[in-house]
Formats: sequence, structure tokens, C-alpha cells
Amino acid sequence: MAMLNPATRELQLKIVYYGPAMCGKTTNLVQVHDQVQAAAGTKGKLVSLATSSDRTLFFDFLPIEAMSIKGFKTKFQLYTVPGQVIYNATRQLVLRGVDGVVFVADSQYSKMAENVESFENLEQNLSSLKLSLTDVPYILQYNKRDLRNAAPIEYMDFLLNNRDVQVPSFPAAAHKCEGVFESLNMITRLLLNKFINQGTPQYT
Ligand SMILES: Nc1nc2c(ncn2[C@@H]2O[C@H](COP(=O)(O)OP(=O)(O)O)[C@@H](O)[C@H]2O)c(=O)[nH]1
Ligand SMILES: [Mg+2]
Repeated sequence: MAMLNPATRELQLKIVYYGPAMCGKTTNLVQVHDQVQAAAGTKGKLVSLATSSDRTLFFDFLPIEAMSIKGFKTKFQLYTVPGQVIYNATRQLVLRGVDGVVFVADSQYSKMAENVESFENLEQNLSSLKLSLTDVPYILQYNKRDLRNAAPIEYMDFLLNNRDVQVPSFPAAAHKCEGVFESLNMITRLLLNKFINQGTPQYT
């Protein structure tokens, strides 16, 4: 949930990158970390808890400091989850206190079942936290568009963007930083709009 700290005049928002194993979640955070201007104080450390084979074991974490609104400094905390099916307890933990989700889907045809399974898993895990995609802003990122076996966007929308309200979706090639900031900008915009419109958020 949005954390407003009146003492430090900071608003903290937690964004979780969710999706199946190897879809490119960590790559998104690495790209953001590489590109964020190293202006004083704006660049946090990327913390990755990965195995030797480079797979996210627990999560990746990247804090970014954004603009001030209403006199409050906004801080976004970006997290990824481990995509492997067996790590569900970890995903539930990382989702605690989530404000917004970037669902990263792998565009390869062979990954569609995993995408759908991961999306359903997200809905289940949110519901165990008494949340749902109706109140948690989210967007879709269709990653790995550079691969020749990428499925058409329309097909991915049909599978993943078929709820009552369609959400913004972005094609991406995260390893080339394509679509990475488009996705991040949109989810941060949605979160800030929600914060501005909803009035009093919870105080820490
Ligand atoms: N071809 C291609 N490979 C990608 C893309 N994004 C990520 N990858 C690769 O996919 C693999 C898994 O990426 P990673 O970010 O670790 O996935 P995660 O398990 O979701 O965190 C890595 O080898 C990345 O370099 C992309 O857009 N296109
Ligand atoms: Mg990862």
C-alpha cells in the first residue's frame, strides 16, 4: 500500500514485476538501473538475490526516487518475483504491500501456457492478500518481441488482456531496453493518478 511518511515527507510506492520464469523481469530492472541518470541521490542500488545460474531466487529490488508531488518526494520500489512455479510462497511475500504490477509475458508461442498460468497465479495470490486486479493498477508488457517465434499482440491480448477493463499493454525487447521505460512510465502514472485522486492514503 502507498506509504506516506509525514516525518520525511516521502511517498513510497511498491511496484512488482510479475510473470513466468525467464520472461525478462530481472532484465527490466537491470535496464532501468543502467539508464537512470546518476544524478545525486536518484540512483539506488540494484539488489539481486540470484543463484549462481543467474535465476532470481528471492527477488530483485531497485529503489528509484522520482519527482515531488504536493511537497512529497515520491519513491518507487521495484521488485521482481521468482517465476518458477515452486516458489509461490516467495511470490506471496513479495506481493505484500504491492501498489502496482507490471505483468511481463514472454511472447514466444511455446510460453503462452506459462504466461496464462502465471497470470492466474497472480490473481490467486492477490486474492489471498484480499486484493484483486480491480483495485491494484497493472499493465502488461509483451516481452521478447525480437524473437521470430513471437505470437501476435492480438493473440496475447486475447489470452491476457481479456478482463472487463482492458489495460495498457506494451511490446518490449527488454534486453535492448525497448518498452522498458514505456512500461515503467505508465505504471507510475497510474499509481500517481490513483494516489492524487483517492485523498488520504495510509500513514506509516
Ligand atoms: N531475445 C530476448 N531475450 C531476452 C529479452 N528479455 C530478456 N531476455 C533474456 O531472457 C533470459 C531471462 O531473463 P531474466 O530477466 O533473467 O528473466 P526473469 O526470470 O523473468 O527474471 C536472459 O537470458 C535475458 O537476457 C528479450 O526481450 N529478448
Ligand atoms: Mg529474475
